[in-house]
Amino acid sequence: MQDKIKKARDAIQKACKIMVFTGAGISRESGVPTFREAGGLWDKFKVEDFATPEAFQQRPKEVWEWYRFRRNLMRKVKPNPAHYAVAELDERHDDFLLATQNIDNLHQIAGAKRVMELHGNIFRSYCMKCGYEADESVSELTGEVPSCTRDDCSGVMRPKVVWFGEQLDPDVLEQSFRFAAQADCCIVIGTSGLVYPAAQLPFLARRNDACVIEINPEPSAITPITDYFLQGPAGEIMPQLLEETR
Ligand code: BV8
Ligand code: ZN
Repeated sequence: MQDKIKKARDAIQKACKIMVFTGAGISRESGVPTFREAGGLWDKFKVEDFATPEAFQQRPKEVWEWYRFRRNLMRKVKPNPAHYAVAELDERHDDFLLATQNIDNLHQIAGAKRVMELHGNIFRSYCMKCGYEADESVSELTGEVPSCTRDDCSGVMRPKVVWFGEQLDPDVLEQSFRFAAQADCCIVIGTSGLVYPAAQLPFLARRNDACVIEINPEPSAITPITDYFLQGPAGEIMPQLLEETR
């Protein structure tokens, strides 16, 4: 494994345009549950009951309670060494983009600057009537469905996350796709690679002959197209990828 890590580290150092693509696994060592592993979120909660527009339409209070429960959990956790390693990559490389599927804000807290939040951010909300955006303080009314505080709008506020069946922000998607298609290195961290269109990013980089490096304790849907599959927890492996080559 050390030999693979060294080769992957050299490929990163040589790269000109690096895309990092992350999923729930990078936050696992911070204490945030993933989705599809045993004991993950979808074990306890059914997607269609909480992470779809229909669910919000039918049961807005329950969906808000689920997001408040997850927000409170995410407020308590801290970035782990993998988040800091990604922020360090951002620092070191001129041409860099992080595309994350995560909504936990941990990459930004760890100092990453060039971040595409493909699926939104759990600490942001917006009004379904006028589009007014607010941070969590506005909608922190426990138990109630928060309403818009702009003028006399009083529209329904919803979490600023992308639910299943919803389109991603077109600008975010377009920028991420364009960058991936021109990258010469794509580092995939902590994702099962099952959710589209986000999971297309490593394939776009691959099509551009990018070196694809994956860090995950388990193989994923991306593993078949990787040059280096570094099997293990991101919190342990990522810092090794940043060590100066001796
Ligand atoms: C859209 C925000 C359509 C909400 C999320 C059939 C085929 C293809 C596509 C579809 C299909 N049927 C339906 C679709 C579309 C659907 C989709 O892809 N479904 C999948 C499940 C089949 N996609 C959508 O609906 C998207 N929208 O397609 O719109 C459209 C088109 C035109 C016009 C109108 C509409 C929207 C998808 C976004 C959904 N929102 N989240 C919220 O979080 O509440 S998705 C959710 O899954 C999270 O964002 C999460 O990040 C994402 C992906 O999951 P992962 O991050 O990969 O997490 P997972 O648990 O799966 O894996 C964790 C990994 O970490 C594992 O591999 C594990 O081994 C690893 N790990 C564990 N520990 C560690 C570790 N790795 C490193 N270190 C460790 N320590
Ligand atoms: Zn409003």
